[in-house]
This record gives sequence, structure tokens and C-alpha cells, in this order.
Amino acid sequence: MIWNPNKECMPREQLRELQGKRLQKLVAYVYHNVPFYRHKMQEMDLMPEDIRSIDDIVKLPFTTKQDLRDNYPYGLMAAPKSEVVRVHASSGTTGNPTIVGYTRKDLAVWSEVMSRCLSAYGVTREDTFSVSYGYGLFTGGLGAHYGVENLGATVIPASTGNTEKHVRLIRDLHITGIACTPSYALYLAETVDKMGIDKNELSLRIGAFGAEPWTEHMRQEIQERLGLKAYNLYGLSEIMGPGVSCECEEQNGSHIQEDHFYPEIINPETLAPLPYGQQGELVFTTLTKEGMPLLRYRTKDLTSLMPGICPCGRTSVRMTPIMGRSDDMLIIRGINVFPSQVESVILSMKEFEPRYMLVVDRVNNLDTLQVQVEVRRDYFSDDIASMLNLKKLLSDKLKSVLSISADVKLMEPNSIQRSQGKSQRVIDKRTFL
Ligand code: ADP
Ligand code: K
Ligand code: ZN
Repeated sequence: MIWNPNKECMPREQLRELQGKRLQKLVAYVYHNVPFYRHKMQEMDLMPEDIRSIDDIVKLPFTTKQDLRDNYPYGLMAAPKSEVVRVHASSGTTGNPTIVGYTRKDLAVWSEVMSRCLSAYGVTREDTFSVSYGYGLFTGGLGAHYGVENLGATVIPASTGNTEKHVRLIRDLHITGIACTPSYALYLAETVDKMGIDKNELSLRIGAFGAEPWTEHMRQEIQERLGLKAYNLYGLSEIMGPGVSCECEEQNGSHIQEDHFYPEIINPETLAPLPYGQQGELVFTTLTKEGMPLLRYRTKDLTSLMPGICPCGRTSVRMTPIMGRSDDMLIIRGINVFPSQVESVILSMKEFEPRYMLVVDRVNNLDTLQVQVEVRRDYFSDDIASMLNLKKLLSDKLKSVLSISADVKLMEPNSIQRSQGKSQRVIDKRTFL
């Protein structure tokens, strides 16, 4: 079912006209309300009137994650405080998280695009849908939650954790749909097995999976083990949260909600725009956002836009699965982790050499993070109790900075391999392709 055929199936020329109008309005809005953008445009000798159609978008300045950090917390907010009704945050490298703010209208748009995604997966008002993204500052939980409610299905705000209880709820409440990370879906499948429950006792039929890259192979495995159809759900907090793009029944690329989020692909080195079909960095302009609108936000996600119209009837452009990222950000159990976060914790403790290695793996379908770090000679000892203490101290600090737990492995001085050229600090044993 198509939730909003007027917008989702709009003829392309009409859509581009709408995007152009919305862009003009947006540029005037940020020029007057966000000093950061006004100054950038003035530096480029650009006035809002210079933007006449969507094609003029290439004249506008880019926005980066660093810009969000530099303007922490509210510097990029365009709406007055009285209009902002919700704030979300995602973790940052240096302790400054990036903050995003939403007006009432932004939340309505978010629910709308999430409902479009759920409809595309085949969710109806008859479904009982469990949201197992984390609820809280992350956008996953609440974002999916209000989309389900807005559609009229019954939402079960399960969040993450307490997986056995969740499995019982899935069985007893006849839950038919679930939104979570693909790795959590596999963990759920394992728990189902461990509890001795047959997948045929469950009524699951639809899964909305995202927040981290996943493969076709993983899709097959999740589908097989949970007895449902697994769909991709993509989004990022800076642009909105989950619902920026989603697969339809064709499962051939994810439709971008283009009337709200205008996508471009650029060469991440030269910043030159690339045509449909070519892989590069995905960039979004939030055409309708009021709280914290962004011009040409560089997502760091590598993908391509697909030429051609989808047989499902939607005219919005599709993106291919995310191939990776152009920066060093790792996604572990759906949470963004930068090696530099680990580094800053290690460097803050006198007991350690600035020598460390992050080993990321997937064990029993769940991401694991091991942090290997060299203990300074003066602090290294055979006393097990003191070593265990040190290990715990570092684990606790890492947990509070990363929001996920890491397995700390203390290493003898000089035991971590020195690299020849560019130092390699991450070994990611997971394969996404
Ligand atoms: P959230 O809090 O919703 O996880 P973040 O802003 O913390 O949002 O993370 C967004 C990033 O997560 C994206 O830029 C992308 O790298 C990754 N991501 C989200 N959805 C998907 C998906 N379906 N496939 C691959 N990567 C995804
Ligand atoms: K994420
Ligand atoms: Zn389609």
C-alpha cells in the first residue's frame, strides 16, 4: 500500500518543481535565522534570490558533522526555543554530542515519512508492531514509535534488552512486525531457539531493519530464522532519524522521501556532484525542516542513486545499500563509535601507552568490540588483583563514553604490532559485502 500517493507517486517534473519551491523557501529561512549559514553565503557572495530552482542547489555551501560540533548545542537551530518541542542527540568524538531539535511540524513530517516506510513494507492498522530500537536520545526508538502510531497499527515499545521477555511478548501478543538493528534481529532469533520456541508459534511477518549496514546474506538468514520478510530502513539523526529512505515490496534499493530530503551524491575528495549510478558520498538537504534545517549535509555514507522508475509506482529516487563510510566511524550494535573516542579515554589514563587496537567482530550474530591496550612498564605487574582493577577502571570509562561495553584486553608493553605506514588501529572482522 502507498501511504501518500500524491507525494510518493508525483510525476518527476512536478516533484522537481516542488523541491525547487521548498528549497527557495528554506534558503531564505536559514539566511534570516541561522547566522552560520548567513555568513557562509555572504562569504560565497550568494543571496537567497540566487536560488531559483532545485538545480541551483549546487551553489549552496556544504554542512559537516564538524559544523554541528562547532555550533554545539543550539547554534544551528533556526526555530525559536518556544517552537522546539523535542531534542535528540547522537554521540560525538570529543565528548560533544551533536544535538538536533524538532518543531511540532518536524515531528509530524517524521511520523509521516515513517508511516510511508511501514506502508511500503505492508504494515496495516491490523498489525501489532514491536519497536526494538533503543528509546532515548537516539532517534531509532521514538522515531519508529510515532510512525507506527501514526499509521494506526498497535505499537509495542519494547526497546532493547530483556530479550527473553520480549520473545514471550512476541509470541503472546501475536506481534506481527518488528523494527530493530539487523544484528539484534539475529540475536532475537537465537534467543527464540534457545528458549525452545518454534518460529511457527510466532506471527512475525515484517521486519524493518537499519541503523547499521547489513548484507543480502544477513537478510536471507534473518528471514529464514524468524519467518518474516526483512526490509531496509535508513536514516540519520542529523536529517531526521529513521524514515529518510526505505525499501518497497520490490526490495531493489531504498526510496528516498525526496519531497522532504533532497539527495545528492558527491565525490568525497573533490566535492563535485556525481550523476545517478555513480558511487560517492550521500548528501542531504532538509527541504521542509524547521527546527534544525541543514543545507547539503555530508553524511559520509557511501552509496549511489539509482536511475529509472521503480515498478511499485513510487517515483522517488532509490539509493543502493550503504557500501561503507568515508570516515573512520564504526557502527557497533547500531551505535556510532569513533576510534578517537577510545583514544581519548586511553590517553586520559596515566597507566597506558598510547598504543591500542580495536578488534570488532560478530559473535553469535552480535557485534563485539575488544579494546587491546598496552600498559606502561611502571604499571604492568604480575599482581592479578591490580591488573583486574585496572581493566575494570578502563572498561567502566569506555562504557560511559561509548554507551556500549567493550572487552578490555591489557597487553604487555611493546606487544601491539607497530605498523609500517599509516597506523592501523581497527581490525573489523565483520563483512558487509
Ligand atoms: P541513529 O541514532 O538512528 O542510529 P545516527 O545518526 O546515530 O542515527 O546514525 C546514522 C548512521 O547509521 C547513518 O549515517 C548510517 O551510517 C548508519 N545507518 C542507518 N541506517 C542504515 C542502514 N539501513 N544501512 C546502513 N547504514 C545505516
Ligand atoms: K547508527
Ligand atoms: Zn519501489
